[in-house]
Amino acid sequence: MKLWKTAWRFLPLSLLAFVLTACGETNLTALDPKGPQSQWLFDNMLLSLYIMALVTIVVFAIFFIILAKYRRSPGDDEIPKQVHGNTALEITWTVIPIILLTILAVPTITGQFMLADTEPDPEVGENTVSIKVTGHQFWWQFDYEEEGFTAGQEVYIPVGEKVIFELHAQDVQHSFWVPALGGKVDTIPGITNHLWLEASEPGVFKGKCAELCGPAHALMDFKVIALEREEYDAWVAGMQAEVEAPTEALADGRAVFEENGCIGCHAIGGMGTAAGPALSNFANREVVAGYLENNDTNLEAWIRDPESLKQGNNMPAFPQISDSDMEALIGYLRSLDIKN
Ligand code: HEC
Ligand SMILES: [Cu+2]
Repeated sequence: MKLWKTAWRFLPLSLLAFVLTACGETNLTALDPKGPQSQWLFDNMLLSLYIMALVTIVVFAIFFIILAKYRRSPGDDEIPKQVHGNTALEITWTVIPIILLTILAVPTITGQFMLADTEPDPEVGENTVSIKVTGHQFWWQFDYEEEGFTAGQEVYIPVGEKVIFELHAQDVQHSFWVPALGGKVDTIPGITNHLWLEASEPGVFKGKCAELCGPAHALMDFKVIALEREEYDAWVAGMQAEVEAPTEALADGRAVFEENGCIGCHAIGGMGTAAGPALSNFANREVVAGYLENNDTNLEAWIRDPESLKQGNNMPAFPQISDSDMEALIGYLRSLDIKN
């Protein structure tokens, strides 16, 4: 009966665990791998978990057997036989860990070479996509140098191909992490790190900055968007296309964008500036500033007072823009759609 009472105490805790398992977002987990690297990480996690579970079970089983079998029985006052050392036992418990560690070492070491291999994809050769990533407080810049354009916050890659990321940091240390695709690698000012990732299926994979980098670190989110090769090529062509002069309806909005100096920090087309995220395909963004739903209310709130939404970020506030200018500006930003 007492046991039941104790068990009940764990009910809230287990309910909580049950509820929490539903937390989190799709594709923001290393436990549901979507690429060869994350698959490798996951398999190794399981392998070490199984080995640890096996060791725990065996050790505790022996422990309890010995507790039960050799406990002092009533009336037994004799001192047990005293022993010192047992060569057979000692060899056994030295050899077993060596075997277990060897089992772990083989995939770990071969995997290190696999992860460090940032040579081009053998199948696509010189068409291997290579992207220069720069971490900024608190946004991500993605330069497609070969292709001649830059993108902000969202990085597009072809499915089923090895993509090479060249990692830089502009200001402080950040860490580039896409849990569903692979491990994290730091971006460090003055140092170039390399990482390759591959998505084995099309989809949107959320990424996070994984190194505390300032007040808005937790909001430094980005997305990897994996498309089939043809769709990816179409996206690239769209990003490379000449930016057309705005139509008459959008000319006012474009003027507001220029007069307020937005253009000085935000590239639209081409390589542009690195002071703020490129807005070339802003209409395709699901979120503003990495985390706010991309609707007109949030967009206006962001332009008027970015600090209140993302502490410590580097975009100035524009409270002075009139309502009619704001409407025109938002209309213009909404037209920045490369799939037009
Ligand atoms: C001094 C440079 C600077 C100026 C000028 C500037 N911005 Fe920004 N902007 C930034 C930075 C930096 C960010 C990224 C903030 C962050 O997420 O940390 C940003 C983010 C944005 C975003 C969100 C983009 C995304 O997808 O995450 C929008 C939209 C935007 N700015 C619009 C504007 C508009 C409109 C103007 C002019 C009224 C403007 N900006 C002027 C630097 C600037
Ligand atoms: Cu960061």
